[in-house]
Amino acid sequence: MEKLNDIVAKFEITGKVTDVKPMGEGLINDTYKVFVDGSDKPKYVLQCINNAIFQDVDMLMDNINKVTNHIRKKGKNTLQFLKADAGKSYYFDGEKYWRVMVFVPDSITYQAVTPEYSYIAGKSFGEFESLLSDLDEPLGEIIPDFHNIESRLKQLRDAVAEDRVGRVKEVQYYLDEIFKCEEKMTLGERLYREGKLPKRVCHCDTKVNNMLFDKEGNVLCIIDLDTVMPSFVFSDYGDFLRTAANTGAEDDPNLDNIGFNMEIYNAFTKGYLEGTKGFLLPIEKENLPYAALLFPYMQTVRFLADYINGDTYYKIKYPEHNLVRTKAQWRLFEKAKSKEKEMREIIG
Ligand code: GN1
Ligand code: MG
Repeated sequence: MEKLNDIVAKFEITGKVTDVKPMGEGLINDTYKVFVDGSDKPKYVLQCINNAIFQDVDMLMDNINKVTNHIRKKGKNTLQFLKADAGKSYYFDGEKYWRVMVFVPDSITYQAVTPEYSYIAGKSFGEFESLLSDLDEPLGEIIPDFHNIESRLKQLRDAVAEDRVGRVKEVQYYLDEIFKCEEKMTLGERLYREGKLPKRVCHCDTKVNNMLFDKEGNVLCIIDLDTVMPSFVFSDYGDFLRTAANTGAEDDPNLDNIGFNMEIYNAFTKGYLEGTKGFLLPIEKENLPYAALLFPYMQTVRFLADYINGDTYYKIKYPEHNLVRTKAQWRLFEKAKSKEKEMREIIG
């Protein structure tokens, strides 16, 4: 493999690369910050695209270019990708796909947020959807059925049937619990089939750490645009709360740390409803509490399927990591479920 410095140099950068250092907590792509001579702050971000997951890199970058161009045309901040020497927005080194974007200066990411920041985040993700609501070029479905809970449950069933590393026995409790909730949690797909619930262009990975804030708590830019695609608004609303309202970590080994913070829920919901007021339908609004439950549920299903499949999708830091994640997300689901009535009262 070529050296990271040389890979960066394939792109239309200015300056000479002095250092490339690992960055971020993403579970899919590998990310690095790039330093060039004359500055002690990073100037670019280098990413190795996970090609096992994003198999059509042309479609991926085409989607991202459509989205960023549209947002930029409206005068808003967004990511800026550089062209590589072949004129494409990525570079293929014969083995791996790479891309480079401009580092957003003086930006901060958080793994946890205050209610005040959640309100701002809600508004920003709402506005992000709103900005993209008139995107007239269609986006490719980069990961088909990405947030389709029926197909995620099918993947889990397939994993169980195959049981390729013999892990099913030890997770039977979670499987039983998951399938008990199947009817309730597949509501969104039924509403869609009945023609009652639309798909819109959504971000589909609205984790807290996919927003860049400035020091004052303003959102500078929404990042990680790989999964921008048509989905229910539940995706963006639910996935943010999955990370932000959790009082513990996504992979917290201590389940007692995990709770569902209603202050964050309130603040985020207020912001989100403001940001989406131009387009959100009553059916979308009234099912936001469902979305808050759906995402911990779906993430449990996804982590558990990956554990049963022998850890082929998510990066893991230790052998039981996906099991620990499964348990932590399930606890979060239960905690959110216990607040469902309260959530519904807030939504009105
Ligand atoms: C992945 O790359 P990252 O960490 O932002 C995943 C999300 C999951 C998340 C769980 C393409 O996102 O869907 O919710 O991990 N992205 C993909 O932390 O599968
Ligand atoms: Mg990310």
